[in-house]
Amino acid sequence: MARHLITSALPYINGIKHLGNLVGSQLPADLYARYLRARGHEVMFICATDEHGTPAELAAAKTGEAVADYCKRMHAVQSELARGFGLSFDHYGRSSSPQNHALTQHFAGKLADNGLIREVEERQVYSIADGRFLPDRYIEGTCPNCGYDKARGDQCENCTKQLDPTDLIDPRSAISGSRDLEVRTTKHLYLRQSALKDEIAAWIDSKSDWPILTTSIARKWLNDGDGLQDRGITRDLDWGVPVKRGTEPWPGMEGKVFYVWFDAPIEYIAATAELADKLGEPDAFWRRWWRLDEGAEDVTYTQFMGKDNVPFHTLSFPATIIGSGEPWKMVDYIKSFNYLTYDGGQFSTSQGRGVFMDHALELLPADYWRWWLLSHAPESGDSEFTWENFQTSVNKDLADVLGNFVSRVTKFARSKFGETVPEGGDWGGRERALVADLAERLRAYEGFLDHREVRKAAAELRGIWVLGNEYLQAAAPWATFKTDPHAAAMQTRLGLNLIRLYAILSQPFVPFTSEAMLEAMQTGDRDWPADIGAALTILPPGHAFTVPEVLFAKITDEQRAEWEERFKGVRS
Ligand code: B3M
Ligand code: ZN
Repeated sequence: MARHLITSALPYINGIKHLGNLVGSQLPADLYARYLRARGHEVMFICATDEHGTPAELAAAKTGEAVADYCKRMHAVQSELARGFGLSFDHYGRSSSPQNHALTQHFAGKLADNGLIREVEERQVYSIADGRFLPDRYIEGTCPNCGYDKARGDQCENCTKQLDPTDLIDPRSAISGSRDLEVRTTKHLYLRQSALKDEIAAWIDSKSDWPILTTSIARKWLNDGDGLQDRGITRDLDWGVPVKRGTEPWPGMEGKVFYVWFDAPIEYIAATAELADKLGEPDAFWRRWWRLDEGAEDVTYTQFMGKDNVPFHTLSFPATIIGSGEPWKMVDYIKSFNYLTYDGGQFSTSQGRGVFMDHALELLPADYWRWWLLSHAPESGDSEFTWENFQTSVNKDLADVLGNFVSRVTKFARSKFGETVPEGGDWGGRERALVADLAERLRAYEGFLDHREVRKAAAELRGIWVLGNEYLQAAAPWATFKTDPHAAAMQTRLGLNLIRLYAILSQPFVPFTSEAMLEAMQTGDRDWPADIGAALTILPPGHAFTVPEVLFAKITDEQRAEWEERFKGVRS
């Protein structure tokens, strides 16, 4: 039994996440957490909403709520959707928590003590009407190059020219439209990442087992151009973690907050502390996961994220941790994902393009989505969601293979033997061959899951389901029954035991269905099989079972066409 810490990238608070977000971090992290728990390991699985930054402020401004109220409401919405998808977080925290405030300020203080923070004077556009500094992209004006009148402070979208806010003709605030702008000087804290470059490079070099996608992105940022740049870790915003040096005020930094990407990864730690507080446990409860000097020495820590988050997790967050000089647990393995595309284009939150978590659950149960998404996880490259592909995969894998197996076995058993596991008959060569095939596939399945190979694990699981169907087809208990009812009883008993076995093995992918299968088999025995032969005799003769409702309904062509039409535009 080992100890596994697992974190998923933290979804931004503003708005409901689309399926591309889900498959890029939370869902594969959940698969892994569920698998490790099923194997008997001790797991701490953490996620949280990422609540700071301008997008949260602007989203709240749009709905007219105070930003704290907006975040609280959206956290509840996202939590509920996470539950709906069966995401089995041990805690789903909030980066705006008091625990994260304290830890973020703690890290900043340590970095300052270690001489890794410098203060930088910057000139920035201030909007008098909005009462705030405006980040580049919140300043609009006319492009001096092409005359486009909605150019942003950092770039003209029309002619692609890179701009400085001061280049814009007739500049105005993108928030209020106000032209009452002026340039003011403001002071910010910079984390001296450049000073940590060699240490971070050595750390990344030591991770020879990481996916290429992860290390190639890390190396690119480490070595390209000027290498690892110092970066601003404070912002002139109201909403965020107030800048403090540990628990002390930071002279000159009054009214400023830490940059969202500085505090967000620290929330992985803080969320674990939130859980301890929620349970009324002492600090030791969370520190044994995070402090090498307090028990985390034997923890394996895996992070899951989309590829756009990799630089922050391979360079910036490690810079925070290493720079603190304290013995915090660092990540052992970063599993990153490419993008899921939607029907020939991008999923887009800003444009509302694609299927979002709430709509998905309105259409179909979570397991349909979980199965498709995980079995098509964008691991080696981008992958595409199309309704046709989704329909095919649900109908073939889930309805025809797994669902059909369960239905045939239970219905046949009930019709010939009643609702208890039949007795009589002994295994022959076919059964022993099945056990051997299952054992081999199970080893492969475990191997892929141990290595967080999501698609390969899905393919192997499907192969395990197929073995059951092939057995049933070849053994044909409905035919055997006429000549040798004892043999038919044995075949049926094996079939019922296979349902229990499939429920256990499939649980990481399709947890709700797995639960329904176990319930139908009326067993609470969820032990991961050590020995397939033994696992297939757990339900003894005489054990009662029920025929479950249809596990997976097929997606009809009409449904597919309707959904294709409904989701082709933008989210309403
Ligand atoms: N919220 C970005 C994202 O959702 C960001 C991740 C933070 S992980 C600490 O893609
Ligand atoms: Zn232009």
